[in-house]
Amino acid sequence: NPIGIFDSGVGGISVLKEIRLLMPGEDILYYADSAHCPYGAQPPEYIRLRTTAITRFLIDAGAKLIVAACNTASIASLDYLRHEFQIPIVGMEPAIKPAAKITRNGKIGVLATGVTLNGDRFNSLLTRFADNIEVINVPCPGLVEQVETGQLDTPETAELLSNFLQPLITGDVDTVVLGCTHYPFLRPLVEAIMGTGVTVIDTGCAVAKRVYQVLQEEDLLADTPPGKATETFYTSGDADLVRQVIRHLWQHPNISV
Ligand code: DGN
Repeated sequence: NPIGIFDSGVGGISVLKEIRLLMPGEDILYYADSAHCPYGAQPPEYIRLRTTAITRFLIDAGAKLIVAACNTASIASLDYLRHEFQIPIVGMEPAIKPAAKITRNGKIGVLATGVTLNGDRFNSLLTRFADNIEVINVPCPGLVEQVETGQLDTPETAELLSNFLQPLITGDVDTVVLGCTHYPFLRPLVEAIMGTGVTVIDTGCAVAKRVYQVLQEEDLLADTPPGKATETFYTSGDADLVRQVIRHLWQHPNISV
């Protein structure tokens, strides 16, 4: 059976890439909720409704494990989904714990959506792992939309990002956490603006490892020969547009949506 991955849009492709790298033998279903993107400004109840419907869809399509490849959706609905559904559900969380270990000057910056930064789960991460650390949180309205439309290195995206990163530069952070799955696609731009000596991290790779571990524990690992495993994409949005953007984000020959 396949792994089911979802995001408010195409951001979760940054997680799908890591899962595919680590698990070449797994079939993957990916759901981009592009018609309802961004989740960042929505009330948590709305996000719970959407993620419940999507999780049900993916399970009906055969998913053996679900990855909520969206920090916003994870903050708003992970506990709820785990309560509603029996199969394993893996979620995202901003990389506060690794950032607190990496930082040398005790100053980190977090880029994420407003829902993520205001969530209880996020606050609990700060209390548990970043007690002695200075943390500058920056909600980034508009940035998800730039990735959704495939604008990874346009002047508009660079300008928007420069403005969001300004407080981190002023605050002298040496570690930047990309707390939204859309943002790893902007990593080159973030690194260029922040300059050398600043480490930029996200949790895509850690989440892929967690998925592998859970599948192994539950004896659910598939062994499709590498190269034979499939990816199937679904979207609530415009399929042509989503296909085009996914091709741009994930250089892969045959993508059908
Ligand atoms: N990709 C989502 C995340 O990781 O938070 C956010 C996208 C959104 O809908 N704002």
